[in-house]
Amino acid sequence: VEASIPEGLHEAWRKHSATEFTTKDEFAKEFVRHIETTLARSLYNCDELAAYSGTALAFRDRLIIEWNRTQQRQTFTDQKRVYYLSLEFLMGRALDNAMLNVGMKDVARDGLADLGLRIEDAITQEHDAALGNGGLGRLAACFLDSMATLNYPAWGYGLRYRYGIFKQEIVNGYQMEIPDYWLDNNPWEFPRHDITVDIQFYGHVAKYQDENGKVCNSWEAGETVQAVAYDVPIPGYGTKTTNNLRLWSSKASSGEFDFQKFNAGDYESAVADQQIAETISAVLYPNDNLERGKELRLKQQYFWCAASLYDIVRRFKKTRRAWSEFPDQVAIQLNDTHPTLAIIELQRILIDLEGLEWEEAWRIVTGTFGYTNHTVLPEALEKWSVPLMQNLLPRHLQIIYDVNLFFLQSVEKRFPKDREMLSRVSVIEESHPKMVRMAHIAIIGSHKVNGVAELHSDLIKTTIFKDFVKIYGPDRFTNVTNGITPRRWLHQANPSLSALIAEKLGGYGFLTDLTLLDKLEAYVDDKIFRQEWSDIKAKNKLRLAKLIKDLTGYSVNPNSLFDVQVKRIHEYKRQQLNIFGVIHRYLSLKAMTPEQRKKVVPRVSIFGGKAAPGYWMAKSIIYLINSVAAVVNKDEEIGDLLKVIFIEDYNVSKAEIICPASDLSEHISTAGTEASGTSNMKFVLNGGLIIGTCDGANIEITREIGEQNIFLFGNLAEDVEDLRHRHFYGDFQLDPLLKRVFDAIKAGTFGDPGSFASLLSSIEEHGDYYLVSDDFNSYITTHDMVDKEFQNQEEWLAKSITSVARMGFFSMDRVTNEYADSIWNIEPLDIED
Ligand code: TH1
Repeated sequence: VEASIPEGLHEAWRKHSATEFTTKDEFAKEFVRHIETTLARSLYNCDELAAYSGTALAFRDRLIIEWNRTQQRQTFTDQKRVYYLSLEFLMGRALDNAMLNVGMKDVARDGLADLGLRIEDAITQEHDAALGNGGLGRLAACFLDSMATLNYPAWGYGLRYRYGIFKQEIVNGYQMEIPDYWLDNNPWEFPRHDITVDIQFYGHVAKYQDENGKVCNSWEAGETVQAVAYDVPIPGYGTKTTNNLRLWSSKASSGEFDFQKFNAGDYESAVADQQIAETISAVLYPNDNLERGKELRLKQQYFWCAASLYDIVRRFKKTRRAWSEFPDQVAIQLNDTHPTLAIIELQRILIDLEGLEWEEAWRIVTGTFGYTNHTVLPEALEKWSVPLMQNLLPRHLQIIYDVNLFFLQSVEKRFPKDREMLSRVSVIEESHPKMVRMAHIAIIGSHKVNGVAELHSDLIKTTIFKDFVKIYGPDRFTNVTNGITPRRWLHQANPSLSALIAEKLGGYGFLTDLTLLDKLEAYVDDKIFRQEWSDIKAKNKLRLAKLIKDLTGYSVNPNSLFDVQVKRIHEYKRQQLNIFGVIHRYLSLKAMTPEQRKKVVPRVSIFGGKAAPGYWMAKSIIYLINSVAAVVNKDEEIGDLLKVIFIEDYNVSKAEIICPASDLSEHISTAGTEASGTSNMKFVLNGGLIIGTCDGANIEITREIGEQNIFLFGNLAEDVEDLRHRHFYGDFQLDPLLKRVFDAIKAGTFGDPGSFASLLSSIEEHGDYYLVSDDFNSYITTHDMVDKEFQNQEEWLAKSITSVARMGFFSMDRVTNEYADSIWNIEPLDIED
């Protein structure tokens, strides 16, 4: 308000406002202007990277015009906003998405072509924005796309890591990690050097009396670090809404660096202080589904929560409303427990800085927050040691203790004789050292807690959060099954299929109402349509075969069954089950006569995924896959019948090529371990069938597409505990088929068996926690069925089409609307006049 242009000059201002290109010539003019002026290059010096930058800058201008309008409209309308707090945003590339969402890709293609440039070459120059590990980070990115597409007034808040998830290189079969420095020439972020927040750490709490004699607490900082805002525009598909993703970067607080030290000649330590401050937002922790309690991680969490809340509160205060209206204006969603400190920080702001009473402040806090749980794995549940918290955030620890005290008092009243229950639900675990249980704070401080698929939401209610259901009743807990954005995962990744569907359905309406896909079922028996459908799959397989050739040097036969498992490498996701199955297949092929081999369906087993750098078991699984590939792929007797491929550095851009090219994909986690999974949805939406366990969203996919269209196998979640228990008491026998596989590994078929000893012994000797042996026979039998059904291409095609037609439920738009209605209580706001 302070810096606004006087009312009377608005017309003059508007006359000069930036305008948007609409034709290929207007685009080309903008493109050349950016090449020549912004990039200081010329037609003699325009390589593919410059072509990318010029195109990106032209589209960035468009986005910013719409971003400005959106922010103005949202501010003036002054209705409730939602803030999505996530430590991870796995965005991938932005240019193609921006062109498609704005609806100007063809204009850009033609404009570039007139200048002798190919749009595809420009698009592929872009470096992925990889600020995430896997599903959780990608879900946050899909949320942003849907929230903008549905016109919700929504902001994302995250950290601007200098290094995203590491790049993976495979050297002699082993994973090597290369730092992912991604910020050079990134046209999509706008530094806001005027939007900064000083963030405190360490220090102590001082008590003082205010003018009314009330005893108050003040946190005196030991250290201060500055948060600087960087804004990334998020365009909706086919709408004028362009929302904001605000990422915080850390830097030294007082000016450049400590001039006293500098003047005293202590240059090194002056610079070192600055570097310590910048360390906070330096690097994304590369663990998926694992928490390791490192101080720097806690610093990241507080830094980001405090900066975001400061920003949100500042925006609210401009409206001059009463504090009691805060939950009517602000919804904050916590993406897992990583932002739980935001709950404590808001309570601190309200009582220590704004002078509210505890109860009123706490009502505001719980009315504001919602918490999404994404995992039941015990090693992923966040706990912070009390001494660590005491040192870094002394005032927050006090508030945590108070929250816990009032909570336990209320529980005690309702369940007077249950001391066990009190210690189970306490925020503090009475261990040595004591630990703060972040999930408990997240539940107590939110009005809704949700899981991400039905089975998972049931599991959290009956296992890890059972006591809280007793305390709060079932209504605090709900399910919102995950989804994916059809814009990126169908239209952008698979333009031919999207075009074919649009032709049959009379337009691209299905991209914003995915349930319209059900109209495709009418074409299941249409011969021409079926042919086009299978031609597209074949073309997408060729595109992947080319990528495989470029990356690995291996040529694969595109007529083979492409069997894909791409996701983070984790024992619970069971890539080991897959590669043991591949070895079983290899041994069976070797034992066949040439006559028998003629009847075999040729296969390519494709793997991809990163292992956390400190996760040895996951790394040895990668090594086993590559060792098997090295033997099988050069076995001339086997030839095309079996190939094993490990695609290095699996990321969003590679997923866009891989998902449309699968015949079969694997989602084979031990039942009850994968909260949802989202790549299962991407593969089915692109016409691939899946083999999977009764876990996560596989169950709901089955319900939607029909059980005749999916290959399910393995033990059920309800039987897992009992099986583990039996193994623990020595009731374990290695499956005979798996024993044959293990014997081959031990005989050195795939190199030094010592490299795989701990992988095998975790199954044979240490209880087979993930039930690989228990599920092996069922897995193999089901793959035999896959082979049989693949030979009947007509049936396979019918399954593929029917499945896609029934995938409407898994649109991220459905997910976003469910959160908006049942958790956030917000309405869309159309930006168009
Ligand atoms: C994943 C879940 O494993 C996956 O099943 C789910 O589909 C996805 O979240 C989205 O809901 C998780 N990723 C992480 C990452 C960290 C900690 C916990 C989880 S759960 C760092």
